[in-house]
Amino acid sequence: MAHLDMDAFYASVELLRYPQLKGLPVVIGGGRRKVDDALLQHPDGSGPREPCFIPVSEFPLLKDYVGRGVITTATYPARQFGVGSAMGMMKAAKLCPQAIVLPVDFEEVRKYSRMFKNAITEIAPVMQDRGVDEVYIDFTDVPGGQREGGRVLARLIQKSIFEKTGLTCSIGVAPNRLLAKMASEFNKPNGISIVYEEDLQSTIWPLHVRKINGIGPKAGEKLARLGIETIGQLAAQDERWLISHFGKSTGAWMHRAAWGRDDSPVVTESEPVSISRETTFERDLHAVHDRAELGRIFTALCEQVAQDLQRKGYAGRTIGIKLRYADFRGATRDQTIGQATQDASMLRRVAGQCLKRVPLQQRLRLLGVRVASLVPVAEAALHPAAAHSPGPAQGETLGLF
Ligand code: DCP
Ligand code: MG
Repeated sequence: MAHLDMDAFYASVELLRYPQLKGLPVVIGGGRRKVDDALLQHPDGSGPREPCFIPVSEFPLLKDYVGRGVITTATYPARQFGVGSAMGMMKAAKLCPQAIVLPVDFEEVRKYSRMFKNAITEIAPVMQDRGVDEVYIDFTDVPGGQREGGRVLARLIQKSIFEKTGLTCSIGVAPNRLLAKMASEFNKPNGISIVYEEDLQSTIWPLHVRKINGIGPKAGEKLARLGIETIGQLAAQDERWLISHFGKSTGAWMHRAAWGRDDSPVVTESEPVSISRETTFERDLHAVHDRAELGRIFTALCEQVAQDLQRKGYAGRTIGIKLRYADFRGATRDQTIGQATQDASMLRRVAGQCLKRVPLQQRLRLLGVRVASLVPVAEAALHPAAAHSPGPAQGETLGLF
């Protein structure tokens, strides 16, 4: 079992755009400010410039920051000054005034999140998403997944992520998720750590109880009041005593966790197959007599689907319509295009062609627009060749839904 966590994720994503900042203290935090937009414009006002050619001296510094913003994350060079997540920016400015401040670009973060996860599942398909920058990976059925305790596979995954995204991550491999999650922090950044069952006493027990995923600030404080700071101290407690203080399930779980026991599996969530929107009309509409109204609804559906695609980060090649006639019979048509899209007007155009291929004498009670053959956008943008189709394919089915 492995846990993978990206290194200084939001900051590392910005460094891809501004490689001139590599090795410098950079913090991510606060909202987008005028200085951030100005950065990307030529000082002479002659339009946008290439991010990588902006001199380091032009970036906004933490010492000039005024406001109530909080640091989201910091590069490792900035962390050396004691600056880190959740710290107020003005307070951080006292520790590291020369740090460069950038806002988070969520869209970019989500794009890279999908990219690194795709790189993983290409190698190890059983992966559980744990948020934007971390996942659990089951090494069990991956060929070679047990070599050197999983180190060989972990290295391969790191290499593939770096090649595809330019980002580094840290991986912990252990007999279960609980220990893997702790292990991934041991050799950050860009590290691999293998924890074996027999390492429990030497490696895990000296750690603070808060390192157990599931012991939050409140439980941590309560344990501290009870005189328990380390996982080893927790393990030394009688299970019944823990239950008397934390209740049956939490107490028993804490005891198991302190002994490194966890049998929760990696739960994979599959990618969506298609994204669609449909609407049943207030009254049945006719393709000719209610043309304008139908057209408006049709366009709105395409726009909604396009928004859904953009929000979820997918583009699709197969665009289809679904309709239901007044007599409840239904029809679907779809068409596959060469390049995946998430663009509303493109969807509208192709869906419009599909609509031309269905009988429209009867009134309609429902219209739907669907996009399938989905690919994550980052991938579609990076591998346009992979999205090429052998030619337009058309599907037809006519019948009851
Ligand atoms: N994050 C956030 N607010 C926090 C902590 C983190 O918005 N209080 C965001 C920014 C991080 C991302 O989540 O980049 C991932 O969180 P991590 O705790 O994994 O931190 P990093 O990836 O930044 O650093 P590390 O190398 O320690 O994993
Ligand atoms: Mg991280």
